[in-house]
Parts: sequence; structure tokens; C-alpha cells
Amino acid sequence: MRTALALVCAGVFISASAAQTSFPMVTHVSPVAVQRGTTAEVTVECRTSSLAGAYKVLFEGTGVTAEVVPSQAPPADPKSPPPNVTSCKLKITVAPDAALGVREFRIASTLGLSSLGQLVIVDAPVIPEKSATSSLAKPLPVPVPAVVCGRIRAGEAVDYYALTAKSGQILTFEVICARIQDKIHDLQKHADPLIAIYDRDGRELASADDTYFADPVLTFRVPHDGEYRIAVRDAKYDGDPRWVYALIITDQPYAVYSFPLAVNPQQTVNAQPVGSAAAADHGWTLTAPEPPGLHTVPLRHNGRATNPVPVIVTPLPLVEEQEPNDTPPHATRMPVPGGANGRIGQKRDLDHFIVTAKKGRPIAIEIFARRFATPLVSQLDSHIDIMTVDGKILASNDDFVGKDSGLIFTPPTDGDFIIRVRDLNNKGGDGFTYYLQCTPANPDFTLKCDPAKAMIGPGSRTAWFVQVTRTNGFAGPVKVDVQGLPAGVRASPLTIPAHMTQGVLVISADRQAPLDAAAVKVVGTAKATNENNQPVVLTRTAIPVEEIYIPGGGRGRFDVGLMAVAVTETSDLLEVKVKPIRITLKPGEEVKIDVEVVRSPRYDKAVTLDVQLRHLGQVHGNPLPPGVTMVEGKSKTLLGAGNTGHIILKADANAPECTDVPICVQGFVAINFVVKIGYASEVILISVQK
Ligand SMILES: [Ca+2]
Ligand SMILES: [Ca+2]
Ligand SMILES: [Ca+2]
Repeated sequence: MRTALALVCAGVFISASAAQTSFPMVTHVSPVAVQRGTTAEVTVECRTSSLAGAYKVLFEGTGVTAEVVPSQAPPADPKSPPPNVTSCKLKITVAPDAALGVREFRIASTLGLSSLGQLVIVDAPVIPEKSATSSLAKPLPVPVPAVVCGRIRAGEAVDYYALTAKSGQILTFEVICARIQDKIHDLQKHADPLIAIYDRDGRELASADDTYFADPVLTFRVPHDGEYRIAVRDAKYDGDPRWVYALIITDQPYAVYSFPLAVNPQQTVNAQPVGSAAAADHGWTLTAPEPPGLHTVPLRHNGRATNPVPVIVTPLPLVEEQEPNDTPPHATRMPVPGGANGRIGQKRDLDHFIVTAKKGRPIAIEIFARRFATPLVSQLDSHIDIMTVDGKILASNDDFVGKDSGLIFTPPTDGDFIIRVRDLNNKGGDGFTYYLQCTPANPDFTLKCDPAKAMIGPGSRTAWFVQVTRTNGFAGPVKVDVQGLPAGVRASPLTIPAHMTQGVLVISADRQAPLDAAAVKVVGTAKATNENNQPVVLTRTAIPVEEIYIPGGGRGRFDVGLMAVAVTETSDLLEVKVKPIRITLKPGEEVKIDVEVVRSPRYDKAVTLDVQLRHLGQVHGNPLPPGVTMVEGKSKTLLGAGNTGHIILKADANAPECTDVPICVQGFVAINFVVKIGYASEVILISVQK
């Protein structure tokens, strides 16, 4: 099976190798951290050789800007293929008040827009990676505090660092490595870093492996003055030259966890950190920013600040659990809508909350504690039960979002109900913090957009597939808009009708559109009702979905933050022409869409046509109205080196009626054995009428 797959991949790779247009597939950045308030040069490495013509960098959030450092290579001959450029240098400037943590970025080149890269913004001076290998006997000396940038470059590799510390000092070490690998397009194998500390004689004093998911955090109280050695390696002694890491070393107050998790906007509350901050001082406070949502902010006291800790900012009324609350009669009362901050403080701790509810009015109950690929890193693996006041279980949930529990509870009667929170494995401790939220389960929706970027030459188009998930009885249409498009770029109108869950946006560049790139947002709006049956307008931003290679050639998808559009130089396909562009089908009827691709003179290799987004038989996007399908056997979608084909669409005998549902035909050009670039036609409007 493995051999067959490898052969298939090799075959596709050979036939696809002549595509002119690719895009930079970022694998890693070195050094991966930049200190805020400074300007520093980093090198971005890519898998593909399409960094030639890199000219702009887009960063998530504010406070980080970058310029592409011009390459020293001689200017390319315009007649020859683009030069082989797999890395580029960026000059990064980070504002003194920029938020700390991981930032997503994309690099625009004249040919395309890169897959997602990530940079870590830190507070301490950065020690760039040294090329010399270190050993336990010859460690690399590092100051405290510092952020050491390195990489677990090969199997068996161990990086050793030496530092001098004083008796009683509490040092914290945090490795950021595995957490910056999930969103990387082409990094099939991921690191599982481990950190250990040794004395001068090589005795191991402490170690940590998986604190924040696979990344370790180690808090170490120095037993006596002297020199100590730090080792960073993969837990299984694996390695890869792309496995870069930032090792934060600090003697400053550090909060590994913090309580409470949820705070009202702009409120200042007393905070209880876990970690060296707890030993250093009491009286830490946390001030919540204004916008609701998940943020990271430092704890502060007497002019000192900790590392940023997660905070959920919510306007809902908040309570704190009141121990003892291990039985229903001792439950902590909480409002609905409202939230509660709690902690499974020790083994077998049970936290009971009591709410008043109305018969038949559903309540959304959700735990926020530990969510992969977010700053929520509590140790709690939550489980919830909804019970009557005398302890009869009515509903339960373990995993709703990742390890976090949640459910919609429809009360069978008016009156009081109990929510019980516990750890699935009956563990507990100071790091087992959570936020429990109870709100009326109002009609709502979420959106995702796949892919997470668009690259279009002047006069060309591409397609984005938008998926809506309606919740709590919401059944209406969702209007979708794109905000922040660069000059000369337009998005086609899209309203996902009530009876559909997805739709397509066609992004087009005018023939005069200048070369540029911009971060954009895809936003959905819909009319719904609240718990009092009053009309409300819901506005929800789509989560961009990054395409990720998965072993074996599959197309994985990972939620990211930075969605972008770039106008590029002309690409392999200049245009995809279709006829007709307005179709009305009767149930049972078929229609033929004629397709002609207009190629760049440089591109004469295979083109395939599709109306869906598919890979290896999996459908990732399908904008066709219900009951309408593509008749594969009658369509001509494999154009080879030709320019014309056709798509046959069929409405089933029982296809429901619909009006003007937008679709498009894409011509796909493979750029390697997994990735293909889609060039879209203009919008075709499909109606089904009896
Ligand atoms: Ca680990
Ligand atoms: Ca508790
Ligand atoms: Ca309790």
C-alpha cells in the first residue's frame, strides 16, 4: 500500500513539475523570536523555491512590521525561469508595547503569497542560534534572563546551555516549539520537546516534558550558588532541521497558570498565579482589556509584570466558586446568562453550581480551560453533569471543544438545576482552572473559509469556499462579505441560503490591479432572534482554514488567524471562460457548461476542471445547490495540454427549488504532489425550478 501510494505521488509530481507559478511554503524562521522594542533580522526558510520577488510581509495584529531585505543575488534574466530562492531575510521591527506571544505572518512575492509562518515576540534579549554544537561538557553559556533560539536539528541531538544562578533564585524555563508547528503547511513530523536541568557533575535535578500541550515549562528553585546546565531535546531523541524553538529563561515572576480565567471588560481583579510569581509576591492583579474574547495579558504588582496569561473577557455577570461545594446542597449559585470562575483544586474535587431555568428554554453550558492551539492551557480535562437538585443526572458531556466540556440543556421543568464540574481522571491542583459559562442557547452560526489565502494575477480569479455551521435552531440565510481587499480586487456577492451550508466567493483582480497584498476578513451577517424573541443582527468573522500536508499526501486543514489576498504577476492560467453563466434546471434535467482555459504562453501542462474543492476523493468545498451534482462520466475535466472541456450538471428528480445560487468552475494546476492552485471562472448562477 505504501509503495503504491509513493508511486502515484511520484507520477503526479513528475507531470506537475512544470507549473510556473508556485508560492513560498514557509517551514521555519531563524531566530524564531524577536525582542519587543527592537529591530532584528531573521531568516525565513521555505520548501519551495518561490521566494524570488518577495516584497511585503503581512503580520497578524499590530505592533510588528517587516521589510524584506534585498537579496545579494544578481538580478534575474527575465527570460529565464525564476531563480532558486528558498530563503529570505526579513528585517523585523517590534514596537515596545507589542503584545507578547506567537504571531502569524505571510510573505507576498511577485508569484504568490506564502503559507503561514510564525514568529514569537518576547520580552528578553534574544540569543540567536549558534551553529556550533554544544555538549554537556561544552555547553553554550547564556545570561539570565534571555530567550535562546535553537533547533532540535537531528536525531539524537541535545542542545546544552550553561547559566550561573544564586541560591534561592527561582528560574522558569519555557520552550516554544511544538506549538508553532501545527499551522505549518509542510511539516509532517512534529517535535515533542523536553527540558532538563543538571548540576556541574551532570546529575539531573529536574525535568519537564508536556506542560503546554507538547511544550515543557520548568520552574526550578536554585539549591546553591553555581553553574547549571540546561538540556533541550526531543522526548524520543528525534530531530529535524526545521524544528526551531525559543527557550525562554527568566528569573522574573512567572505565572505558569493563573486564576481567575474570566474577567469583565476593563476590570481589575486580584489574580492568583501558579509558578514563581506566587513565591515572589502577593497582590498580583489582572486588568482585562476592553474587547470581549480570549486575550493574554501580564499580571502586575508594584511596577512588576509577569509573562502574559490567558484571560477570557466577557460582559456577562461573573461569580467565583465557593468551596466547599462538593455536594448539590452546597452548590455555588450562578446567574444565567452568566459565568463562574472555578478550579478543581485537588484530587477528586467536585464543583457544584446551581442555576434557575425555565422549562423548554435551552441553555448553552460550556467550559473554557484547555484548548489545543490556543493560549488556554489549564491542566483540567473537564467533565460536566447536569443534575436535578437531588442529584439525578439529566445530561453529561466530556469533550465538546477539544478537552473542554459543553452541551445544550433544555430544562424539563421550571426551577433549579445543578451543574457539576470535575476532572475526567479525578486529578486536581492549582493549575486546574476553568471558566464555566451559561447563556441562553440563542440561534447563532460560525463560518470557516477554505483556503486561507488568494493569489491572483491581473484579470484572473480564484475561489474561496465558505462553510456555515448553524447552531441552536438558527435556520436563516447568511450574507458573506470580504473586508480589506487590496486595490483592484473584488469579491463576488454571496448569501448562503437557508437550505444550504456552504457557498463560494469568487475573488477577482482587475486587469489594472497593481501588485499588492493585504490581510482580509471574511464576515458573515444574519438576522436572528434572541431569548426574548427580539430580532438581532449577528456578525461573525470566518475562521480561515490553512491547507496542511498530511503524511501520505492528504490535505489536512488547520484553523489559523491570518487570511490574505495578493495580486501577483500573471500566472499559469490567465482566464477560465465559461458558458452559460446563468442556468435554470428543472428537476431531472442536465445542463452542459462549456469551459475554455486561457493559458500563459509559458504553461502547457495538465489542467483539471472542477466545481468543488476536492483532494484524493475528499470533498472540502461544494457550493452546488442541494440535489444538483456534477455528472463525472459525462464531464470532460482532464484537459491535459488542451484548452477546452465541459462540466455536466444534473438536478435530481426531487431537487428542491432554488434561485441564483452562485458556483464557479475552477481550472486546477498541480504544483506538487499535494498542492494545486485553482483559477476560477466568473460566477455561474444556478436556479432549480419545477
Ligand atoms: Ca514534550
Ligand atoms: Ca473547586
Ligand atoms: Ca469543590
